Amino acid sequence: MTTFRNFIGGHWVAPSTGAYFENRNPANQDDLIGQFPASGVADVEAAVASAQRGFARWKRTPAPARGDVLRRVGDLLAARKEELADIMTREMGKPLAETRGDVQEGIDTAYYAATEGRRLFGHTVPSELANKWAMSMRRPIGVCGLITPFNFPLAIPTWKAFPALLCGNAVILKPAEDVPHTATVLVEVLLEAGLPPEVIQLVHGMGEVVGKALVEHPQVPVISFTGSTETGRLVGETCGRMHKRLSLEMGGKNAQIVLDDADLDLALDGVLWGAFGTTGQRCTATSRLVLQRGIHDQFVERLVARANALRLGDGRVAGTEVGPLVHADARAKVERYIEIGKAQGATLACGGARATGGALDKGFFFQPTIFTGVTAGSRLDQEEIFGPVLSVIRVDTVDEAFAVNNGVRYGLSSSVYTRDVNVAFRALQELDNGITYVNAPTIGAEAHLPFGGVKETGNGHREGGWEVYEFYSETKVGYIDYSGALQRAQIDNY
Ligand code: UN1
Repeated sequence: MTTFRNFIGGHWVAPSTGAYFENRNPANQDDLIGQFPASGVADVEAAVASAQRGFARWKRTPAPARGDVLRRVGDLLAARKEELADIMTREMGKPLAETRGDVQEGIDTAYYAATEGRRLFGHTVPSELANKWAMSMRRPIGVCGLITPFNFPLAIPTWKAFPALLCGNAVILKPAEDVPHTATVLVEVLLEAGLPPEVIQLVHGMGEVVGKALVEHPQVPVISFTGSTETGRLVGETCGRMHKRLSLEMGGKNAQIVLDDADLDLALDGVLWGAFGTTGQRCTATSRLVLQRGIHDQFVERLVARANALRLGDGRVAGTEVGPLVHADARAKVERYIEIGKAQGATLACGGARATGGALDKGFFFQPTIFTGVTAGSRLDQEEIFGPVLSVIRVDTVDEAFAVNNGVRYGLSSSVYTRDVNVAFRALQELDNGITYVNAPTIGAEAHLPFGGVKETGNGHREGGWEVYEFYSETKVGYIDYSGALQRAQIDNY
């Protein structure tokens, strides 16, 4: 059995606890990937001490030189794309086409970060006083604790780590227990690209131990967390008390709206990809389908036929369209919601049970599931399931569709299928989400645009694009008075 290590203090090291956890392939529980450190608080302490040394050096490295490292990271990720995709599919299950996309998102993020090294703009603005210069600039902050989920094992760590590093911070990465191998290769790549060793630390282990210790550590002033709204609330309470800078990406209950005038073939392809891609385990997954009355019945009929025909299996086997759920708990949660849906009077149009038979018995497979007759306000309409379960809600009007979309506590992404340009623009204005797609599914965010949601999905920050660089840097303002005299702002000039 392969034993993996943490990367702390510039070395690959065993955990202080001596304890390990197993990582198995969710498509085949007989396939043991390896054992990974179940680290303790002492490992986090050591990582923070080392990261502070790394920070002292890295913050003085010019931003364009930091960008050069990230460009090489992009090159190395591109060279290892197939290998990384295979590692990822093996540890979390989504098909290779999707894990290749996941690596590509990391490559895109690396190249964007590389060029940001030559921007990282501040502003130069006029002073209200003569012979006085005024400007702002960006400064690094310190050690950033990054806590990342299983569903985008490479892309999400890169969304956080690359901008943090480009801005001159040191990083401690705590990846999800389900995907420690991918994170290990990411750290190898960063080191090979020339990142000074103490600038990056990798601490494997459980959220309740390692994640908690990072969040509570006084020398970790920045925390970025992607995960459940429930855990995000706990992280937020601690960070609030400790005055930490915190970025949260949490739950979603994303809807695709299909109006009577829509291109139904297009909308059908969209919802199948949005709802069952990544086995529904994306923050951006389509978990509600809002259909206007005129097309409802024919759309449901075609959708059920297509959902029943999806090919489930090992994501490393060619032709697989839907992989397994990530672990037994995820499957148990989906099963609970099947019962909740039935109890609340929704109709099970397809799926609703484990997918079994042959090789499927070795993994956490679940049939693509569609509930119809779901009512706004019911639990299927309101709660995040994070699995291949789609809830169909019928509406009469555009206004009603928008109200259903907005009637949840989450607000990540939404989608509307229509040929009416007026309705399309209304959707952009009126849907309460961080991202709205027109004639495209709720998934498919690109690395160079801000990513995040409103309401209980986030806390106002965005990942990706240009905005994330503001999160990972502090604004500093400089005034240079070259008048040779005391000039009192707001007083001498008025
Ligand atoms: C997530 O589900 O947490 O837009 C991220 C998308 C991907 C990113 C999803 N590019 O679905």
